[in-house]
Amino acid sequence: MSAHAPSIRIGGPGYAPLADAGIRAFIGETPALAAKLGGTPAAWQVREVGDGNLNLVFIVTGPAGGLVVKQALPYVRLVGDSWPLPLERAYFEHEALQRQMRHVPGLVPHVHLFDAGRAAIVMDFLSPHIILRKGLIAATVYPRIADDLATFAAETLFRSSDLALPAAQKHAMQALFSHNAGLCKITEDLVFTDPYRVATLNRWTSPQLDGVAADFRNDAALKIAVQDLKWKFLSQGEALLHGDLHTGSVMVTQDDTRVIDPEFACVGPIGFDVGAMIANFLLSFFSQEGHETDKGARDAYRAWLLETTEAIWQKFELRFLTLWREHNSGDAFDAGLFQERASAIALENYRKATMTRLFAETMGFAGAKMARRILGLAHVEDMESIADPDRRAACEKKALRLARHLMVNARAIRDTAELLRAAEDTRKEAA
Ligand code: SR1
Ligand code: MG
Repeated sequence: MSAHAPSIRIGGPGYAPLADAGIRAFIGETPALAAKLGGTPAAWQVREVGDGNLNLVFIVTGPAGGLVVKQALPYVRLVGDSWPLPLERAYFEHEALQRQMRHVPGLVPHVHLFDAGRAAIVMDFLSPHIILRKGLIAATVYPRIADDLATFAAETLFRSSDLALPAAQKHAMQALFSHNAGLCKITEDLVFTDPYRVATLNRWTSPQLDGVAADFRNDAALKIAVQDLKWKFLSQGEALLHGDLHTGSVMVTQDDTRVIDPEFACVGPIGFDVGAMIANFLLSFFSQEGHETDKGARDAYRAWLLETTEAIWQKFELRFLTLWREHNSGDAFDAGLFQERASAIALENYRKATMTRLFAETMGFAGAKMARRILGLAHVEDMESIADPDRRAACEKKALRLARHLMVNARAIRDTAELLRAAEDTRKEAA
């Protein structure tokens, strides 16, 4: 494991964005990949399907199967080449996927190849999976989702923390991922800063939300709360984060879940990833009023979304605590110090207090991740697909009200029951 910036060159003079012919040549030059598709390169079907904010994504299919090629562009796709972006993110995404694969092999896509020169990753084509966010918009219930997401978070976060890793390995990991700073800077600006100031790239449903956006910019308590979260994001290097764990980064069927897209991976606070998941389920919850055909038509689905939000935290907490009790192989909380009864009890109390701290931080990060999707640059389809701007704004206003509460009163929300009550009460208020 390298402790340095990527020792191989990512991109370089040969780099060019891929298109149809380039994809056929790329896959065709690796016999093992070509065999997965079967037939000849000329007969393969190549479709560019990227609908994310940053990259090119190709689905390539042949008579024997399919592959996905994800290639980094040297700029932010959502904005254009006026906003350059390091190709090295493909390297960090591949590194993060490899590490996640060790801990949760059944919850990430299988990676076949990383091509440094092309800044491209070749992965399994997940089929018939769809993006979880699209499933939630269609009001589809996924029975495994809370369990799978909680497992993903607990395993990847615990096992990359000082509770599991020897300090030398943790330092090396932190040093390596510190070079993904360009992507971290996007999070620092778009999540924690821009929604709270006048910024060129901000956008919201206007004029309906103009007043709320101004209130956010002038809310001293809120700005302190969000900057406190930013400080934690910058300084609290607890574990290797996925870094962008929203419902668009998860592919699902009824009985399979795969977490994709960890290009924002960095070492940071555990609550950031868990908060991102909760934020996106809550955004879905508030968006349902904009999708239901008759008032109340999606009551049962809303209830499932809240149950799932609660279960994600509860299952995460249980699994993280179990890992800590049974696999505390890192340099933090050396098991040898806690052998006798009084120390063992003190340690168990400390573990529970830590989960209380992580819950409060999760609430705060969830609030920040909700607000940025309504007032910042990058929005979510859950809200954007509500065509009537008045209806959309009504959903967004309520989501923003809860987001503020989660940030400002994070420590006062003691458990998931209080979170759910706050979400339900906020939804029932007038917009
Ligand atoms: C300019 S990139 C905007 C957002 O897209 C990604 O999904 C991240 O969430 C990032 O903040
Ligand atoms: Mg992404």
